[in-house]
Amino acid sequence: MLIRSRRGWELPEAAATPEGVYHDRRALLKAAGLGLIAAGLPTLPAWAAAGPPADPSAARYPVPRNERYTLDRALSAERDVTTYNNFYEFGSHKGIWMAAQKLPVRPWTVAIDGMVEQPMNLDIDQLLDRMPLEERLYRHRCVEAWAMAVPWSGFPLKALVDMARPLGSAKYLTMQTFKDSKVASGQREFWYPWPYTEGLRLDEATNDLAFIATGLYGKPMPPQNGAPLRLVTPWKYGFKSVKSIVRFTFTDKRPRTFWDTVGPAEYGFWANVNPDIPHPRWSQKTERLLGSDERVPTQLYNGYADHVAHLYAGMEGERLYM
Ligand SMILES: Nc1nc2c(c(=O)[nH]1)N[C@H]1C(S)=C(S)[C@@H](COP(=O)(O)O)O[C@H]1N2
Ligand SMILES: [Mo]
Repeated sequence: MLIRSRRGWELPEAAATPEGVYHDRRALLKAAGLGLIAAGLPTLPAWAAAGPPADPSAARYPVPRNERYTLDRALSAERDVTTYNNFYEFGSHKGIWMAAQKLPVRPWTVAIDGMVEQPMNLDIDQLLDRMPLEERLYRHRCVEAWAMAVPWSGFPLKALVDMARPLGSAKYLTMQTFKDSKVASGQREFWYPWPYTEGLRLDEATNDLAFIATGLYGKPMPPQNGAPLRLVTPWKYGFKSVKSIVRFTFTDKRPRTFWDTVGPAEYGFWANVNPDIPHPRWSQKTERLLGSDERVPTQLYNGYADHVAHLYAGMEGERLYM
């Protein structure tokens, strides 16, 4: 994400990836893919020769498609979706996919706490046993004006909310990413409010569209896309879709979220897609489709107004669209 408030002197050398280094890395990756580089080069992780360790949830996929959620545009190429990412824990550029392979996705414990009848800790595989897995095709619109269309596997967030049995006083659901700067070097950048935190009002969280993705393209979620659990709210800008969640907390207070803390003048809590409300530094009228130079018009609520517009009735005075 782009932020204006950061001054040059606050950025340590390591935070910037000079183009040259990036291209070198691309060349290395290419060579590795062709099997031209022997294991042992310090720039490649140990698994590069053998491939990443097997994910124990692999046998669950593919899952049946829910035909209610299909698209009028072509799916993005899996390769683009899994190699062009935003995941600041692993770096503030799009080429983090290889660095993210360091994320250990097992064991993985999910806490459900706050205003619930009974707080709980669940192992990810136990949670997957209890949730109704299905596939949905969704659009994704990043606030930076690129977009993709992805076949996510996962379960409705409502299923998790129902299992959690929130108290009547709970109004919001906060979701948090892991915190471990040994794994995620981006978390050593102290000026960011780690762990990455996002939240939804409870009626948003229980809307049909709100989805917890556990996989994509009929496979378990790759680390770079937010394994093993990642929020998907397709009517909102992509920064709402917090990756690699370890904690769901029910609360009566609207949470301070990651980007709303870093750049409150540019990124807010509601973050609903709206082509007519520009970002302070760029237009939101069109979006670039991942893997091409083609730009297409952006739609109100990213094309999902029928599902969600009613959630915001009577809130016209609020900053709903950034
Ligand atoms: N923990 C965490 N979640 C995150 C981000 C991040 O930096 N850290 N980036 C967000 C942004 S801005 C976008 S657009 C999407 C990108 O998801 P993708 O890499 O699967 O396309 O993840 C979102 N979730
Ligand atoms: Mo984004």
